[in-house]
Order: sequence, then structure tokens, then C-alpha cells
Amino acid sequence: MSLPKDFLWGFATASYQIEGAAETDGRGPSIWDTFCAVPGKIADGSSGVVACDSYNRTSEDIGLLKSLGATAYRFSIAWTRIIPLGGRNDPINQKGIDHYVKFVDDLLAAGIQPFITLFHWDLPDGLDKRYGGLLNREEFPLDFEHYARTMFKAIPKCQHWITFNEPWCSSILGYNTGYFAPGHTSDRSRSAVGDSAREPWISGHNILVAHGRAVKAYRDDFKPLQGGEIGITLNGDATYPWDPEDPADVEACDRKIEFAISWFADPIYFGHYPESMLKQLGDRLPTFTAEEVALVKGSNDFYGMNHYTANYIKHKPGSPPEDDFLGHLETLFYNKNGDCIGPETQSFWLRPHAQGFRDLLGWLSRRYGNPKMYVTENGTSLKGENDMSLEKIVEDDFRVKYFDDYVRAMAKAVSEDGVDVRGYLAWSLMDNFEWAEGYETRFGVTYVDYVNDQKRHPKKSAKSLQPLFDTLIKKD
Ligand code: PNW
Repeated sequence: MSLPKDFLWGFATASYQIEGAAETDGRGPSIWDTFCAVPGKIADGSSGVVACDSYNRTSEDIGLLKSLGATAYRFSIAWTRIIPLGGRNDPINQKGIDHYVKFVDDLLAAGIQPFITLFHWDLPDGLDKRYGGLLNREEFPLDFEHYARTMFKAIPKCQHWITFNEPWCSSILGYNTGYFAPGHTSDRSRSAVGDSAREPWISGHNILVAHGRAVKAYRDDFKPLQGGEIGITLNGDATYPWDPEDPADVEACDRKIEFAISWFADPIYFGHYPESMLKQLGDRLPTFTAEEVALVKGSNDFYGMNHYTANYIKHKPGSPPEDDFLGHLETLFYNKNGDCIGPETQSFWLRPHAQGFRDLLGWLSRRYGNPKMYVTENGTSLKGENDMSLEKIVEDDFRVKYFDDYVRAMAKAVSEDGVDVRGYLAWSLMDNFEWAEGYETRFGVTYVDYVNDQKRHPKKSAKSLQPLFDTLIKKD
């Protein structure tokens, strides 16, 4: 079991979750600022206004990364620090650009490769208000392309660009369940606006086209000189049949992955949506124009994979309701025999099952022609961690084991199954604003003391990755 010699590893974060400094240096509001201000949307009533204060602590964070031995760091850019109102004819904020240029210079000086995510959910609120943000098929892709070009030009040294983080979350949680910003849903007790049966599929389509436009811009005008690579990051869980003897459950396992991952990956690798989605959604799934296919098909230099958990899948009888987004099936933690997929964590959707990582890596590799891949997120929360003493929190053996099991499962996928993984970014460098769950759920390898000046305390897991990768990465 081993990983290639030039394998990169490190940690990941996202702008709204760690930066704070919401009004510093001319930053404009994003849809998450607006969403957090609505009572009841965030579990602890919090927001990212202060978060980990990372905007003001870049050298401390880089020092932390260095001390942990990381060779790569994935972070995202806050679009509204670059273009506070968001649009292609709106003013550019040089202070925001300068901040990220310096950050990348400092990372490189520390020997750490930046992986920059352009969009980790913090859409400029100005664009949501102006034209419906992700729902606008004409305007959104053009504004995203303009923002992306601004960053490619400003940071020629970055060699790894990610256009969108988890468009499934932006589309389903943002426009079907309303659990994430901008909170649209058909459930009128939770939102005055939204159409859960249609808007998520429109949002997903427009993200794909925006991704395609940014990739074309990079390949045409920046890549030839800068030599970097660009791709999208998709999230998805592993699936196992609730009843392995039931062909309908076996089939539902693939359908679940298609609704989560292939929704985006099939258009990118094949130029069309999966058959299973067309069958269930019909004309609620937008149709690609020839121009859009040309932009989207073949638009990944690498596949970015976020992965956390696995489920048992049970098919549902009858026909699906219009607001179904899973593919007409149930996701369960127990199978027909009563076996449990994995232990509880603080996140209701997450239970560790490392074999699933290896299996899903194989599934993706087979379906998409063995693409070059980076694992751009993987990690876990811990049941009750927020209520423990600091002494207990830093002894996070559960998280140490999670990383050990998952990284070894990945190494087996690489060395035994031939999957082409080139890098691994653990989620997350530090505890941070966990979206609708606020600060109660912690994913960090570093504890952040939110009441005492955001002081950082590395946990045991922070120090466990370097020795692990040392034993796995080939020396020559
Ligand atoms: C990812 N789900 O989000 C995000 O990319 C991170 O920003 C986030 O902090 C991390 O995982 C941990 O949650 C997800 O409900 C959020 O299935 C929710 C789900 C999946 C991924």
C-alpha cells in the first residue's frame, strides 16, 4: 500500500467559514450574511462575521500549516472581497485582490501549494438581489467568468484552481430544502419564495455552464502561460444496498450516486445528464444547448472529490413526489440484517465507513475513464465534542482513527485498484462556522476557542497526518 512520490497533502477551509472580517477592506455582503441574519436559520443564531478571524491571522495560519507538515492548502476566495457587488460591470476592490495575492505568496514561500476554490457558496448578495443569482441562465455564467478571469490574472502562481465547491449543496440545500442560503423551498412555512421541484435543477445547470465558461477562459488565456490546472469539486457518499438480494435496491445504489454526483460529472465527462435523472425529472431538467455542451463537455483537468460517509439504500415503491432529489429511495444507517454503517458523529448525515471511500473512488474511476483526482475534502465531526473540556477535545482519537482508516482506504484504491489520486486535503484545518449548524459542530484538526480571542489549539489528529503520509508516500 503506497502513494506516489509527488503526492500532495494538507488541509482545506472556506472563506465564509473562517475569515470573519466581514466588513474589512471593502468586502461586500454575500447571501450567507443575509441568510444568517434571518432568525431560526442557523442553529446557534451565529454567523461568519468573526468566525476564526483568519483574514487577520494569515501568518499564524500558515505557521500552523507548516508546523503540521502540510504540502498543500485548499482555501476559497470571497467573491465579494474582489467585486463587492459581484457583477462584470461593478467596481473591483484592489484591497481584496492584494490580500489573496500576498496570502498565496506567503504560502508558496512556506513551501505549501495553494488549491484555490473560486466559489464556496458565498455568492454576492448583490447578484441574488439583482437577477436571482444562480437561477439566472444568461447573467450568472458571464459574471462568474469575469470574476474567475480577475483571479487568474491576479494570481498567476496558483497551479490548482477549483471553480465550484459542491454544486449539489448550493442547488439542493439552497433551492430545495432551503437549509442553506439563499433558503428557497416550496415549504411556505420556511420560505416565501422557492420551487423545490424546479429551481435546484436550474441552479445546477447554470453552475455547470459557469464552470465551463471559467475553464474555457483559463485554458484559452491563462493556462498556456501559467501552466496550472482547473476542475470542479463534487460531493458524494458511498452506497450499499439495504437488501443485496433485491435488484431494485442494487439499482437504487447507482441511482443515488447519479443524482448526487453524475448530475454534474456526466455533463462534464460525457456532455449530457444521466439517464436516470432524465427519466425521473423529465423537462424539469434543463436541456443543454449545443453551445453549452461545447463549454461543459471535457471541462475538467482533474476531478475534485469531497467525501465523508456512506449509506444503505432502499428503493421506494410507486412514483416519486415532484420535490424528490435523491432518486426515489431511502438513505439508511442500518441494512436489512441490522448491520450499522458506522458510529454516530455530531453531524446527523455523517457516519464513518472507510471502505466506502475505496469503493466510491473505484466507481468514479471506472465511470469517468480513470481521471486524475484530488480528494479536496474528507473529515469528521465528533459526537458531543463541543461540550467537552479542552483537555478532552485535543485527545480526539476518534478523528485520528477516521483519518487513518480513510487515508489507508484511499492508498489501497491507488496502489491496488489503480485509481489516480494525486492529493488529499483534510477537512478542516481548524474548527469553523459549520453553516446551518453554526459553531456547535466542529470539524477541525485544530480547536478554535471562540470565546478567548479565537486561539488555536492543535488536536491530536492535527499531528497524526504527517507520520501517516510519511509511511505511505514513496520516497523514490
Ligand atoms: C461540506 N450534507 O459540506 C462543505 O464543503 C464544507 O464547507 C463543510 O464544512 C463540510 O462539508 C462539513 O459539513 C457538506 O448534508 C454539508 O450531506 C452538508 C452535507 C454534505 C457536505
